[in-house]
Amino acid sequence: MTLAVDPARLWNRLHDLAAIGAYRDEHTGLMGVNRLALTDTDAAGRALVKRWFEEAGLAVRVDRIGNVYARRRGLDESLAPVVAGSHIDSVPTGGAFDGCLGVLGALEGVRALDDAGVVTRRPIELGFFTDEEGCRFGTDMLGSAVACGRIPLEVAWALRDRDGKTVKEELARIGFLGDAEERVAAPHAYVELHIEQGPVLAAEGFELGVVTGVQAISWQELTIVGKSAHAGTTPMHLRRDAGFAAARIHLHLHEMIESGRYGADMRATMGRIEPAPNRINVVPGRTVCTVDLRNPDDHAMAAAERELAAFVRALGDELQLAIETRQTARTASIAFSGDVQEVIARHMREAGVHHRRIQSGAGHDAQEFAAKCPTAMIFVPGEYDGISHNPREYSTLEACARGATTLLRTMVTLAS
Ligand code: HGY
Ligand code: MN
Ligand code: MN
Repeated sequence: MTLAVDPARLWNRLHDLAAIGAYRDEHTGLMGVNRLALTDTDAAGRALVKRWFEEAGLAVRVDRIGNVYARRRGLDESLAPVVAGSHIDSVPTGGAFDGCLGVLGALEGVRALDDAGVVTRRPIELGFFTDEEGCRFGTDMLGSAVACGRIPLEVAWALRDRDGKTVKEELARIGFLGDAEERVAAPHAYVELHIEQGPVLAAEGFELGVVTGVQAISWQELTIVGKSAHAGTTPMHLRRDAGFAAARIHLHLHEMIESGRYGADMRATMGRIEPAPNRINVVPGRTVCTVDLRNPDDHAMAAAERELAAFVRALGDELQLAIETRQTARTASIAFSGDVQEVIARHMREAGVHHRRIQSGAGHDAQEFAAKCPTAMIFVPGEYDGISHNPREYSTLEACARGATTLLRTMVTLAS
C-alpha cells in the first residue's frame, strides 16, 4: 500500500491558515500574509494549528519558549521520536507557504497514517517553533535554537522588539508561555518540508529537492551616531551625517561582493535603514541599519565579517561618527545527514520524482536540529523565480502534495 497525503486537504488548510493575518499588498495587489511572531495574528494562527493537532488526536504540549509539539504514539513509546516541524510565523510581507507547508504537510502525513491505520514503531512528533523569522525580536530560529540548546531560555525570554516588549511578556500575553520543558531530548531524526524560496528547482525542471545543508548566516545591527543639523545652513564639511554613513556601508557591501573575494555565492542585505529624525530638512543625526550576510563557506564568511568591521571602524574615523555594531544572529554553515538525505532520495526515486540535491539559501529550524540528531529537508519548487518573503510566493498543489507525501514516507521509514 503506497501511503500518500490528500492533496485537497493540504491545499485547503494552507489557505485556511493563510487567511489569518491576510492583507492586500499595496505593491503587488496580491493577498499576502503578515503573522509576525507573537502578535495577535500569530496567536490566532497558533490557536488554529493547535486545534488541528488536537482534532487529529495528537498529544499537544506547549513549552516555555512557546514551541508547540504534537505527539503521535508509537508501538514503543520508550523510543526517541521522529520529529517533523517548521514554523508558522511570517515576515510582514509573507506568503502562504514559508514554514506553513512543513507544519501542515507533516500534519497531513499523520492524518494519512490514521486513514491507513498505520502505527509506526517510534512515536512521531510534529511541531512549530517560535519566531523562526527573527525579524521582530532580532534573532532567527529563536524557538528551535532554544529547543536544541544554542540559545539559553532566559536570553530568549529577555529579547525585546522595537517597542521594548519582551518575548516572555508577549508569550504570556498571547497565552503561549507553556510549561513543558523547552530543551528537547535528542530525536531519532528530524525532517522538514519547505519551499525552496529560490529559482533553482523550477528553472532546472526538478519536481523536488533533497537539501544537503544550510549556508552560514550573520546578522548585525549598526547604530550610527552623528549630529542632526540644518540641511540648508550646514556646510558639507561640517556635517556628521549618519544617513550618509549607512549609504557608504551599503555601497561597500556590494563592492565586497563584486570583488569576488568572498566567493560567488556571498549575499548581503541591508533590510532595515532607519534615519532619525527622518525629516527632509534635517541631516540625520542617528541611523540604525542592519546587515544580513550569507555565505556557504564559513572561512569566507568570517573574512567578510572582518573586512566589514575594519571598514566600519575606518568610516567612523573618516566621518567622525560613533558606529556601534551588535551581532544579533550568527550560525555556521550546516551539512545535513547523508543517511536521512538518502532515505528521502530513495522515496523520490521509487515515486519517479525528478529531483536533485540542493543547498538551502535560507535558514531553517532544521539547522538547529542538525546539532541534535540526523536531520535533512525536502524542498518543493517555487514559482515566479521562487520568490519568497513576498505575497507572490507560490508553489503548486501538485508540488506541495508530492513534497508532503515524500515527507510522510520518509517519516515512516525513519520511525519503523
Ligand atoms: O532569514 C531566513 O533565512 C529565514 O527566512 N528565516
Ligand atoms: Mn521558513
Ligand atoms: Mn522565511
